[in-house]
Amino acid sequence: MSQTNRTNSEAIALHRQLEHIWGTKPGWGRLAAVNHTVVGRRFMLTALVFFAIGGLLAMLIRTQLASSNSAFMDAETYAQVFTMHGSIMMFLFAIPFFEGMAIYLLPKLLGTRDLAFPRMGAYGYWCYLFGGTMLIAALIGGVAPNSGWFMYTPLSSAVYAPGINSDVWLLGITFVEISALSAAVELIVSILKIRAPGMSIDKMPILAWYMLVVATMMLVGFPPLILGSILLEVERAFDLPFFDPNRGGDPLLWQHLFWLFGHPEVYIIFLPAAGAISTILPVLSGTPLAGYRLIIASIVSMAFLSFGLWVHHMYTVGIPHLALSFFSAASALVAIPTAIQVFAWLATIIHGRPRFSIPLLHIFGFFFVFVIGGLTGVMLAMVPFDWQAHDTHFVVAHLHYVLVGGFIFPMLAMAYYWMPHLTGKQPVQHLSNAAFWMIFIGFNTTFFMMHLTGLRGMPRRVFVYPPESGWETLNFLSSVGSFVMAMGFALVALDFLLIFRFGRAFRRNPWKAGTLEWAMPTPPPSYNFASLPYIDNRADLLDPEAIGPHLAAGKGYLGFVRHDRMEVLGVDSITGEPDQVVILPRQTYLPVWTALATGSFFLLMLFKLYWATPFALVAIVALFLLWNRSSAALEGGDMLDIGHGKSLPVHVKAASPPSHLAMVLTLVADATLYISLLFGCMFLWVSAPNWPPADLALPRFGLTLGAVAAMLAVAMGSRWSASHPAPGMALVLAGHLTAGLLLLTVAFIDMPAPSGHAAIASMVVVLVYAVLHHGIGTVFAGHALWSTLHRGPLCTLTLRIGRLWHGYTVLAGLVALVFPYVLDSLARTGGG
Ligand code: HEM
Ligand SMILES: [Cu+2]
Repeated sequence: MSQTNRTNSEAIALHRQLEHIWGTKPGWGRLAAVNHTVVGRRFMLTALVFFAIGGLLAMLIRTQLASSNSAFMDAETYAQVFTMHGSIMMFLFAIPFFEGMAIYLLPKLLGTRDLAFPRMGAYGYWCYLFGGTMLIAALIGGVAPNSGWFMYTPLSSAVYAPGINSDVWLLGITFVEISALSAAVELIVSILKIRAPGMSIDKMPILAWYMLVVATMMLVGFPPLILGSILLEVERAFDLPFFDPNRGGDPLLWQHLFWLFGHPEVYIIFLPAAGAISTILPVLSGTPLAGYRLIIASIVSMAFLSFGLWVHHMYTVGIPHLALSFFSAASALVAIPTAIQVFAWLATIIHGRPRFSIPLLHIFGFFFVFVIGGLTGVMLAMVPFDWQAHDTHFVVAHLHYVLVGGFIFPMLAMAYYWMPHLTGKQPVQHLSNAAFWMIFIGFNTTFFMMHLTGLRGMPRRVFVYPPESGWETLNFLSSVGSFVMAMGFALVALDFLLIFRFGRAFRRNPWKAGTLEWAMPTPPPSYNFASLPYIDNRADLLDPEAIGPHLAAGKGYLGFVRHDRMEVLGVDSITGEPDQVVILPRQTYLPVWTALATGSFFLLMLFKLYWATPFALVAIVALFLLWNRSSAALEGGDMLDIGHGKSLPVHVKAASPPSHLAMVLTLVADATLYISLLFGCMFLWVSAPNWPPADLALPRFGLTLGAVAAMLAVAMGSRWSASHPAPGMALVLAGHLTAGLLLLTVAFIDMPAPSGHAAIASMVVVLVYAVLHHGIGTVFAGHALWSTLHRGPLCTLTLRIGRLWHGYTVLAGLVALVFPYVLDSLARTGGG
């Protein structure tokens, strides 16, 4: 046997072994899949199904509006249809689709085998699927949400929406948001910690930068909405009057919380699409991306700006003048980073030699539509114009030019560009062209008309208009356009089926790209790379043709299988130097079980079986504790060989393991929710009518003092546990338990009934937040103590992560204790 033959058969053996470990099992085993390629594909496919449902609803809307006084739908049906159309498109389609794209692509672009927490990804997928199914079931049952996709109170509160319609939205969307938050944590940690060795942060592919920024925005953008939904659900379920002006609440609180999320949401949808364009356009133009660093600077500043803009959705509610001019200026300012990106793309095209291709055609569609949407956006950012156009179809036209332009066209470009990667087949270009032009022309016909009807005063969200309004011809044209567009989408679906069925196989890298996802066979194997590359150039200027065979032959790092473990390399976030071997968990049914338990919690809430909810909560916590078991088995063995004569510690012994960072990020999201809650209560004091409340009680001083002492015990025990695990953890346990019980007593015995006034409701909710944290801390500490006693000393990583939780809980608990005193003294000095 010759030398090359021997290496060949060795390489094939390596691939078999890797596939055996990383591959998803057939049959029921699919439910246990955690692999990022599988989970990413599922996310994208499911999102497309929701897109089809949302699109169908859009067609119903256009059918209704095609003529005046149409009898196709009644008012209630129309309300459910447009609310579900908006909610599905925003929450069940756009965000999950790009999450799926990121989950599928990022490990490949970053030159590694999977994300940091494969089970989190799977859990997120099931939460998304179950939550989305809840909403669709409600639509079929005729009890879908009907208060518009931004669910303004009081329209959505118990008085005006007594059915379960609003609860479906609040619970279903929150369920889906949990999935988005877990994806955000997973993406940030993976981008920062799980890359190919040598890939320093300034060599990352540009899409990784976009996703890093987007995931961070999700981490701080979603908690305000989750909080708002919880408060509204609590008001609907238990009559705590956060949004009721008669009892010290304020509907504006909902609007602020919603748009604090809602405006960044627009950028959360746009940026991943922009990232895809920044990745694809240079390849199709045959030249490197112009202004890599400038683009990074502009997306970071865009992220910051977008959190200061939410008030431009509320110009008409009576905001002080000075504030109005501030938000108007900021809204115009945000056009600058967008313009920088658009110019960088144009420069890339001009520098390069673009070859005609279908993805490029869709990018052209994006440019055209998105720029018009941007222009009408700047018009709306001007306060006086907005006062005219507010709540007319002009706004509907604007938002679709931005969303369809900024998301749908880039998505189609992505789909055509990466289709060869997903399927291993080359596109057949018979239908692609026609499909594009039908969508493009159909879209512009549909929505250009809405600018005109809007300017002529046609309000949005009306199901009939009178014949003498003069809006009928324009509306009819708009509806015709929308059917042309729908046929275009059907053609795209057919096109993809044809590629799948008849496309020719190809060898490698059909677009001659310089990114790592093409340095692997297509469709990709479950482990992506048989061995991991060392990256010493910017990761979009590489040569997959050379790297691919080298890695496939097992000549990179970790080109072997050890103890049947799934291994990847962890790196220093900045320099990209490898600093640990991360051992990933094998496939498991735990994510699907945990998501089912989470789903049953939401269903119990929905059907008002509140007494049973604690059982669901206990099940969720217990299941999560089971997740921990496999990591306990990793102790022992100090340095692991990674090939090329190097050894690294296993992640549980490393200085900065991924799960530590994940806990920090989780607490950032948690703290954002808490801070929004505290500020929300302060906002009520400033702006709500009927303040101060008649009776405002304070906790008994003895109880406060006792709780403070218990919290200090938690803090001390947590420090002590580093040297004395068992007694330290026992102290933490006792402290959490005592503090939790005392706070519970304060909330439900010392306080007057929270349904009386929003001030009291605020205090109670803040206290309950702290109680929940002490409760979870109790479980953590109890589990740690139990393992220490039964299995010997805990691994230091578990202790370190626990310490983060205990520390945060003590901080949050102290704030909760002080809060009633602060609110009390404020209320006495006036406000309202
Ligand atoms: C595919 C073709 C689409 C058509 C024909 C269409 C049509 C419409 C129409 C006519 C309305 C206004 C309903 C009314 O105010 O009475 C509307 C609202 C809306 N659409 Fe679309 N749409 C489409 C795609 C999308 C996409 C892709 C998104 C987001 C990614 C989206 C998001 C929204 C939102 C958020 C609303 C506001 C709903 C509300 O008022 O609560 N639409 N759409
Ligand atoms: Cu906005």
